[in-house]
Amino acid sequence: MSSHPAAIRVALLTPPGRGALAVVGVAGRGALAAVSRLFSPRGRGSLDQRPDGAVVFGRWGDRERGEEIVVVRHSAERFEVHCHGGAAASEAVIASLEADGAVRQPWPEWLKAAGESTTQVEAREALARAGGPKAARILCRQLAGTLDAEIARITRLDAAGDVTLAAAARDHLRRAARVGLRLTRPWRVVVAGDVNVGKSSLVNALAGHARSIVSAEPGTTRDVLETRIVLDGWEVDLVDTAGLRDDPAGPTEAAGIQRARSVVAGADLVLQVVSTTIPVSKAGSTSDRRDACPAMLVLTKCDLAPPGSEAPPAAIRTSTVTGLGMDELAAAIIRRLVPEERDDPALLGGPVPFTARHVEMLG
Ligand SMILES: Nc1nc2c(ncn2[C@@H]2O[C@H](COP(=O)(O)OP(=O)(O)OP(=O)(O)O)[C@@H](O)[C@H]2O)c(=O)[nH]1
Ligand SMILES: [Mg+2]
Repeated sequence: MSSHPAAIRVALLTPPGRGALAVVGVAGRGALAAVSRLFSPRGRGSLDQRPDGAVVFGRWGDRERGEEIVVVRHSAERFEVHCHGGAAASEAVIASLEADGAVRQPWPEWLKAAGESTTQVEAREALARAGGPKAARILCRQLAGTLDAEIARITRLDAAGDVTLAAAARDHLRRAARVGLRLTRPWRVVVAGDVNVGKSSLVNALAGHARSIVSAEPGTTRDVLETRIVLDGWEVDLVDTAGLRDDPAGPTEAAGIQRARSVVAGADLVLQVVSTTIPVSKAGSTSDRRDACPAMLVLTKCDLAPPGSEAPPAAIRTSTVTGLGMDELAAAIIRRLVPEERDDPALLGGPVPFTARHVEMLG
């Protein structure tokens, strides 16, 4: 046994679930001895004879029949065990190290013990949950220390009594936090409108696959259907709803309409869908309801629009048959959800608070 068994920490460093490879970290005084007891390198030379940085192939556990794995020696006190990606293989490696006296840690704790700041660990946790390249880019900058550096600068300004500059820097961070707090909680865009106007077709076109059933029959969508997509680099939950009408075909459709109305209330943006085939005066069971949430008017089926027909000036004209207006719609949705990108391009390119803890720190 190692002379300091409790000092050895072990953690699963890859996400739980199936993968091609799993990586188990082993660190602490006595790590070299602990790994050496369980690992039989192929070829000559034990682990203590290998240089730091060595990648060593061998077997874990039983010298003849143990699982084939790769050990990376970072130093005598830090190793990575790369094994098969199924949960059982990494669990077996961790359990054998625990049986030898090592202490299992969740990966955020492991990273903290390895010297990362709280913000950096939060950035890694957020990166594991964030979708879309833009959120990832913002979080990578905070992982690199951008937010920590800015908070340290504000602390120095406070200490120097530079009230104006400190207040300006705090204000900048508060504005960036509006987007930062959404990096792991996508925006919700609800598609609402009368029956049969093309809501589900629009959802499918934006999602790029047949998520919702589309049919010529009014009242096709009965439930609230969510699809997580990436629009213009941002993750968005797109929500399809039952079409609104005053005379639902039965209790199921009536319940769907009820759900549609309640989901609209929690939306970041509502796409009010109106078909070009229905005169504007007759359309609008959604548009004539004055909801508090922001809405955008989308005109559908424009391929069927009679020549010279007029659209409300603010409407985005689309057709899922010809693809008309789809790129414009995606861009317009993002402009409404993340106006900072256009109005203040530098805001999201620097320090961005992304947890409630950061916002609290700003006072
Ligand atoms: N020509 C044309 N037809 C469309 C377009 N979008 C939808 N449709 C047709 O309109 C009908 C209704 O489309 P859906 O997408 O199911 O409409 P919906 O608003 O989801 O309908 P409900 O779920 O019943 O409320 C289908 O027959 C679609 O093929 C379009 O851009 N052009
Ligand atoms: Mg539908």
